[in-house]
Amino acid sequence: MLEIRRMTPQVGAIAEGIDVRTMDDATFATLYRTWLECNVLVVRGQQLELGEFLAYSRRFGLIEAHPSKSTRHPDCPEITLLGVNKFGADGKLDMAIYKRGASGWHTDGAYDAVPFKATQLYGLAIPSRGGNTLFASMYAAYDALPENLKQRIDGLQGAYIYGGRRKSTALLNPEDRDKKPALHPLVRTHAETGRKALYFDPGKILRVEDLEPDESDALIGELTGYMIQPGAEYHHQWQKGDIVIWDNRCSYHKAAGDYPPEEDRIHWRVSIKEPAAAH
Ligand SMILES: O=C(O)CCC(=O)C(=O)O
Ligand SMILES: [Fe+2]
Repeated sequence: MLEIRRMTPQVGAIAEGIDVRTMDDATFATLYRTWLECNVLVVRGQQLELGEFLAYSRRFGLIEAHPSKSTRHPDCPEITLLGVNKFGADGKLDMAIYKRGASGWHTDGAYDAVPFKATQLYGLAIPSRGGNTLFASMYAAYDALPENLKQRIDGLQGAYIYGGRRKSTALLNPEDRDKKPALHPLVRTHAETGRKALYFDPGKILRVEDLEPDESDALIGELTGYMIQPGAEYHHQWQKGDIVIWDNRCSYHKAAGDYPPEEDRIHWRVSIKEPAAAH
């Protein structure tokens, strides 16, 4: 029987007592509604093959292969492998793989004209300590902005690229490193909940459009300070067999990146989009 526990008042819910391979549409509808309310949904205790993970993920939207070609699953390009090939041929820890997602709070896919609706991970190997994924609410970030700042950013757009201002593109093939920036409003209304969120990613933003460079840098610094609000975070401690999906339209996340490097931490990952018409 499906049991759902909310983990914090604003972010995170854990569902147990179901098998995602066999659940009916009514159970999925409950999961989907919970996910929209809580931004992050964990389904615990699953045992999935590649195709089963894809089939469950497709219930949330369109799956798109991630631009990091070097980390795609060899048998299935739509699935990204996290934590695989962590040590190079010389035995050195590859920090781009070990620290993937850990360099700062972010939202996935802001560099695309149609950014990711969701990202979903399935935990295959979990270290004995550390390695959490941290989540925070973009709704709470927007709500916390002073009225004058809300007004100042209303109508402004951020320009985003994969490596941001630091140009950190180690996981991309050379031919994929020079794409045009994608533009997104700093205040985004969620297509399904209708709530306003501070859509922002300091690691991928190049500039705020229509501002002088120093004004843009100052605004980026100011908005960064509002991203994480007290009481609007959830830290997920992984168990093997967890499926975790987060809503990139209304949450920030980061990997803690602090687990013992000699231990395995391996996930399958999919990027999920909504059809362009939904924007
Ligand atoms: O490995 C994690 O905990 C999350 C990494 C991340 O940022 C992502 O998969 O988008
Ligand atoms: Fe991420």
